[in-house]
Amino acid sequence: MRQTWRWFGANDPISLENIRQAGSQGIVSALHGYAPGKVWPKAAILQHKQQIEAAGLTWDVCESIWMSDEIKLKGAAAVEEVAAWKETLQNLGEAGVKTVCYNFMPVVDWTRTDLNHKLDGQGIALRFDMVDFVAYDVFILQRDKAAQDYDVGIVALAEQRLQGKTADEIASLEKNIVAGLPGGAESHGSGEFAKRVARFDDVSNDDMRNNLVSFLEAVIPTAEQQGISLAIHPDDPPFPLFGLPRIVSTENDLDFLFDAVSSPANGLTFCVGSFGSRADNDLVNMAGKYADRIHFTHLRNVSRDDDGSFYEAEHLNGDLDMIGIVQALLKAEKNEARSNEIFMRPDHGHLLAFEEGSTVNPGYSYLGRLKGMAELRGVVKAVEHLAA
Ligand code: DNO
Repeated sequence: MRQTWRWFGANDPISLENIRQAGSQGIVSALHGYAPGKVWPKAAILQHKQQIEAAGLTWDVCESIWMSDEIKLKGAAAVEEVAAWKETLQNLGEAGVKTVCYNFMPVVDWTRTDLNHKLDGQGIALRFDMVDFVAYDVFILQRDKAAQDYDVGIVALAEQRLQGKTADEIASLEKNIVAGLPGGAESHGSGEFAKRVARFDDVSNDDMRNNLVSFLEAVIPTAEQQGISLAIHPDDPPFPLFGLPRIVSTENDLDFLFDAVSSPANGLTFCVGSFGSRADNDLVNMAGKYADRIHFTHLRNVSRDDDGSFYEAEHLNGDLDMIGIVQALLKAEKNEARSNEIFMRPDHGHLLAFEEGSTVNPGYSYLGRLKGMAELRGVVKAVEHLAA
């Protein structure tokens, strides 16, 4: 398992030198300056790569090549956008970046309601609070039929909760949900958001699955020719938001995906925090079952509540059996159907000590990830030692 770390490029307050000191071997990165649908020129890719290599690291994974909703909707501009996506893929392959993450979540990329969840003595974590989310969807966004998507009990709680919120709290809830978090494809203003959601009104999960298959059929030949492993990132969180289709949340979704497109280039980003936000996903089992499909893993723990809320816990201390997961991934790496290493990165980290109040990207602190990486590295070493 190769240890990597996400770097947002020249604007990331955490430098490549910092990352190297954290003991990382490789980098997960993207050209963040290009909007979805724009081709990343090969020269720009090579320059990014050289910058990474000059710091003594390697660019192991591209996370992500984004796409706008056109491809997910198979809309009017989809053909053009897929062509641009393929060209970027080809340019990455020619530059030697052979693992490429992407996602197929409509309208919203990863979503949290609270970026400032205080933990008892452990710093600040990201949290998804179901009651706040329902409050936003039903009473602030006032999406048509939103109330029908939830239990009456939680809608009543949400209404009550909202009454106790100040205008500033409501504004920050809205911003957290619709403005987008770092590494997401797009940022929305509140006015246009409802319209974007409404574009998916008539799109079912089956339609979206078909659109994903069409997309893969178009791009897989380029991936195969370049020796690239595509690695789809699961829905985060792994359940419907705003009534939108969600098609990469469960084992059933993955079984469909790998049956429909059997090429080994059709692979997975095993984001354990995302899948693990549902209690019915058995992560240890999934790591074994998809051993030949997992090219990249995000290691992060969660602490769940019964209503669907969760917060990002310490890497070794949440509801997920992180040691069992790492053990299963190390075994998966030896699967005879594969020859490549799995790239892992410590996903997210708490905001700790003197980094509080600094400009680090939410979830992407230095100290919190350093702590997570160190703990995970210890697990990897211990598991390997015991297996030797
Ligand atoms: C969040 C990340 C996501 C991820 C994209 C992949 O921290 O896991 O932003 O990069 O969803 O396309």
